[in-house]
Amino acid sequence: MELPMLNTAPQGGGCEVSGSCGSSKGPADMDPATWEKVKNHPCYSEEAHHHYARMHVAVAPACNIQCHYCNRKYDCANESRPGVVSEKLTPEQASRKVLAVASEIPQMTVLGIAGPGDALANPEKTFRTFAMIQREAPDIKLCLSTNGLRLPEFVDTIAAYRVDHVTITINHVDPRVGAQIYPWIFWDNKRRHGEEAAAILSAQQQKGLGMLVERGILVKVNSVMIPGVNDRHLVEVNRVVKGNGAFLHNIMPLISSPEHGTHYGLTGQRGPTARELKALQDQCEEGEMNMMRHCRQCRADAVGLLGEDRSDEFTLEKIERMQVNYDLEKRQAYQQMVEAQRAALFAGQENELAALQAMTTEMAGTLSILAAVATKGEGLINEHFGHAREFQIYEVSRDGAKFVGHRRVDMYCQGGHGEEDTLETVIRAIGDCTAVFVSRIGECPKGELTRAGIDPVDRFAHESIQKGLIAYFRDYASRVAAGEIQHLARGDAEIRSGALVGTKASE
Ligand code: CLF
Ligand code: SF4
Repeated sequence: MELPMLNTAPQGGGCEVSGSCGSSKGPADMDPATWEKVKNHPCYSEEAHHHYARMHVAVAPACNIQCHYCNRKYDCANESRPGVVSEKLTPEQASRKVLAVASEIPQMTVLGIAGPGDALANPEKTFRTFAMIQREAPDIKLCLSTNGLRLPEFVDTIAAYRVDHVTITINHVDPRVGAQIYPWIFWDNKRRHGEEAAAILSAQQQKGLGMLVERGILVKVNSVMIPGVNDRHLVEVNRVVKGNGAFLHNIMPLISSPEHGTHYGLTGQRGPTARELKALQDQCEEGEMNMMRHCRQCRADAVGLLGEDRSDEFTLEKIERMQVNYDLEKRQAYQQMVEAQRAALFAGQENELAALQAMTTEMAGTLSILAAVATKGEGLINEHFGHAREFQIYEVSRDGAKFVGHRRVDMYCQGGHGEEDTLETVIRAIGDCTAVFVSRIGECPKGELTRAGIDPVDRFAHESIQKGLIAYFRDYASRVAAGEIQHLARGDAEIRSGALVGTKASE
């Protein structure tokens, strides 16, 4: 393959990828080269996802394997929400789109190619797009996602293009399991089936992973959790990819609605519940592997912060008419402002955490609660209860507030009125939480939440999420210790509210 022009600047210095580099941690927890790579990548750093956005360009239509959870009418489900169709672009159109988004959204720092097929089954289009972006928007980080089948042959090209972040979808390391997920792959000019196909795919994936790690490229592994097929096996997958140097593991729930027309959708294969997903992620996190929990299974033409979708603002038709003004200095000035804001948030939460850890009651050491947060981004509690389309879920304990997932909900407030049915589903979705943090909430939902045993908290409006949660927990632990309130163990809370029973992980 003839490759387009390269930016030949040297690659950022040989990162020592180790399990101690926490995806939700800050600069103090990892070596400077790794921090430099993850600090403004919203997928590789949980903390960064509050502040920075990514975009995808759908330049890669073809695929070379078949997954049972994919219908080719839609985007690649390895890193996209199933059932979504993206507007396909040429590399030239993609480049214009990236510049248009970069002009409008200065916190957009990462360009990913994640479909609609496989990035490396379309190498000319993928790398031509990267070459154009490197030349025209050099501050944007490049990222790609692949099923891994052709990865080893492109590792040197990936390194030459200074792509610092690669995602490989790995659902198995045992061909007997893989054969239940992949009906065929296209390899060496013919279709291969069954365990033979699964063995070739797995060997290519692990080889590619090792080669990327050798070159200091951060690798995220995505796995789709398919109950009864690979759910238990993913613990082994986690062990293997960790051993081979992956930086982050993202276990995503299978979404298998019959209307998507996938094999699993049509044969009734269910996805995991939120509780099953979290249990598996917790199990894999024992030890030191970094688990990603903030993935939103976004589309192959996603634009914006994770969890928001601004792709409609940047359709081909709209970008043709847009004044595109990519201004590197303006973008850098904006990002410096974001960094100052992040530093202030960090400092505030550190003080609050120190106060919590200074508490001497025995209770504070053993308690933990779940809390739901309504946020529009920037690490702040800044969304009304009625406007939230998702709640971020944190586990709060003496160690601080840790992001553990999100729950999508329908917006409660429709045209100025609250919808009773919607409130009930919101309460079910967050029914295992002790409190919900919002910037504003009406009297009616406040009362209903309180009756359901969920404390509606608006006193930390527009403050830092971390600081607000830790301050709340400090007060909560004191009141439990003083016997003023009774702590409800999470299992009791789930049973009480019926929450999560039959609720799909990402619905
Ligand atoms: Fe895109 Fe993927 Fe890069 Fe992120 S998404 S190619 S690593 S820039 Fe992120 Fe979206 Fe989850 Fe992917 S939230 S689906 S993990
Ligand atoms: Fe579909 Fe992606 Fe699997 Fe290809 S790799 S079959 S596009 S989910």
